[in-house]
Amino acid sequence: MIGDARFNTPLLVITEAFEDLADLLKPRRQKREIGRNGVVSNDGLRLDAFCSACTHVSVLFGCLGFAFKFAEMEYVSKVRDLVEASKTFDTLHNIIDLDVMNQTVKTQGSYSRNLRRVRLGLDLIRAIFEQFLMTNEYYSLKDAATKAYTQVCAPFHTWGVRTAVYAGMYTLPTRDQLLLRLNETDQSVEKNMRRYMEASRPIIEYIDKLYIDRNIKLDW
Ligand code: 1PZ
Repeated sequence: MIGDARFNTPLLVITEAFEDLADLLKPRRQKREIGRNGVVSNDGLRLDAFCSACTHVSVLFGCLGFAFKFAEMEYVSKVRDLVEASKTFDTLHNIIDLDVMNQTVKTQGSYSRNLRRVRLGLDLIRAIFEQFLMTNEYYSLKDAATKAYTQVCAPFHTWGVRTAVYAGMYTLPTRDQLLLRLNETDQSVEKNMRRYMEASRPIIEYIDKLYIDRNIKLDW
């Protein structure tokens, strides 16, 4: 039945994937092992688990229309690169350590840079949801998305990309069209967006800390 949140909507699938991932970060669920020197050490978040949650986001792009095709291709190619990395590297911190060693953390196409880009995408979605819920039916999706993009991604994108994104915003569906395409009602969308916002926050913070702990500033 359309709009019935008892069925798995795209948003619910994404939300549950990130809740499962956030669960892995909770101390009681973290796998701990005794290191050789007897110190209890954490394994850290697994890259394959992270990638699998990130892959689910792709369904959202289908709701946005043709103008965001390039955003989809960008996002998907970065996640795919991390999926490749996960065949060799177990955890998120493994790929950052590799790039630190090779001095390629910020090099275009490096795993650490692509991880940073994907993290910005996850935060952008969180910010869009936040804006979407803060506003009422008189406030367009375009305005909500523009504000979120300005906050989260614009500072790190080139002039050309920013201009294209702002132009694309005019082609976004209306609020009601989006709800219809997401197969959500006003009530169900609020619940599901809030759940994503809560689940994604610790993951985003976890990723930021990986860089900060290695003295890498997050101004790029
Ligand atoms: C439901 C409301 C929808 C609002 C949609 C807002 C879409 C924003 C689109 C952002 C497009 C970014 C395009 C290309 C950016 C590239 O320049 C950068 C840098 O790449 P590098 O130099 O490291 O190779 N790439 C990125 O930042 C990765 C792409 C992230 C895009 C994530 C979008 C997630 C939003 C999904 C909403 C469904």
